[in-house]
Amino acid sequence: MGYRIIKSRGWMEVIMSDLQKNDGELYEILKREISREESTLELIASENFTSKAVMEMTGGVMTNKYAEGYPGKRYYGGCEIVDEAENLARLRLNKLFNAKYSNVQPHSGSQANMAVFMTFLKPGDTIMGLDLAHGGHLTHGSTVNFSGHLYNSVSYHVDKKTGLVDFDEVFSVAIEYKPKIIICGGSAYPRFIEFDKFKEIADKIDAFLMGDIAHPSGLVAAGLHPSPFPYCDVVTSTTHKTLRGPRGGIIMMGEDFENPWGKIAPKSGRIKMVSELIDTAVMPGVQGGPLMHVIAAKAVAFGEALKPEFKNYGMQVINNAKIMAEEFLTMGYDLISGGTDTHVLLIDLTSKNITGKNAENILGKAGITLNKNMVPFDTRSPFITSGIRIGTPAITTRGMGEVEIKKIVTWINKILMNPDQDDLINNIRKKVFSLCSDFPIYH
Ligand code: DSN
Repeated sequence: MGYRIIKSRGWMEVIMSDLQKNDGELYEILKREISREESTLELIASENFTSKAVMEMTGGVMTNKYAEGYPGKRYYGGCEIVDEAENLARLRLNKLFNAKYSNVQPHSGSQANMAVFMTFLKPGDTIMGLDLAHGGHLTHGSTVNFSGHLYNSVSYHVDKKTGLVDFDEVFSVAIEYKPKIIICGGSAYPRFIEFDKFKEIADKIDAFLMGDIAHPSGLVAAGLHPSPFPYCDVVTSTTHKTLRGPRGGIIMMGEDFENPWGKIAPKSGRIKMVSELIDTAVMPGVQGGPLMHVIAAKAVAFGEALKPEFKNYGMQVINNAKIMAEEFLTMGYDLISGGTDTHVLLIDLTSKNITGKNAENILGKAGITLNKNMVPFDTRSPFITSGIRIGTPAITTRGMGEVEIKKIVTWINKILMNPDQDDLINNIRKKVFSLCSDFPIYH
């Protein structure tokens, strides 16, 4: 397996050779990970490949800087330059989503969600989100997560027939439990998030509406998925999925509004606006020092997403997912909701007599990486599952299109139909390798 990335001379080569000199063990591990990424088909719906510019910033000197606080109000000296990077990240993010407020410091989507809960809720308050097994997320009230420990969590589900959010149930659960916050969005929901319908229900019970757009945020930014604004009071996302930035989280509001709870800051008295409460919840509430190298890299990625090419990328991501869905449907696969509007496909393999766990394992042997996933009303555990989740953001970044998608679906089907045929799997592994060689990631 070739190690191709350092053939071009540049910053990475310099860093690599230092790493090679000083820590051969990690250098070898890094080389092997580069080879793995270059030579396998990445179909995990939440993964992507950042640009070299994003990686350059992520791997750059700003990792050295402490900057607790916010631009212009830091607890450390020497922050003038990182302030410029953070200001630019906020400015670009606001422009990208047409938001009036943003916080770019959350280290992850989970920490962004935690800061929102700390702002809008007290422990013991009721929250309502999409059930994890129906496409939701751990932080939307799962019992194994802080969101299910600290808050009283109730769930809504998808309709068994359509696979779409059951808004009759959303309404009845909302009326019965009166959650303070309704969360829309999830990590395995193939269709558009219908923010307007959630808003109608949230308004009926005077709840706040939170949109977690971690998965489709790149598509929202490209104008290809409905915007959460003006419907959601607050929106969180990760930056590394369809948005194709460094690993991290963000929080946004379409409009700032007055602190409705009269919350008081210990030293400075009454806090006037919700934006100040969110800032305080992120730091010092949830986090300490911000990752300035990642914040600066987020700014680079937002700059890339503001370019017209990013819309083309988003369109291709969705086209590829739709072609993939059609191909699977033609081959008799059971797609939750019957297809996709986005970058995600959720496939129930029950009728194909293979579990999600086995499918993930044997496809992995052929260099096709995806994840097992619960399907709605699954009877199997999250460690086994009846389904797989597939996404197109990463292979689209590599430049793959219709021809390649059709090949990939054919290979997946052959393997799933013949899981014990090692020769077939090895043969497809060679084809996967060859296809990947035609679409290098970092040349
Ligand atoms: N783990 C992410 C995903 O795969 O969708 C969500 O946090």
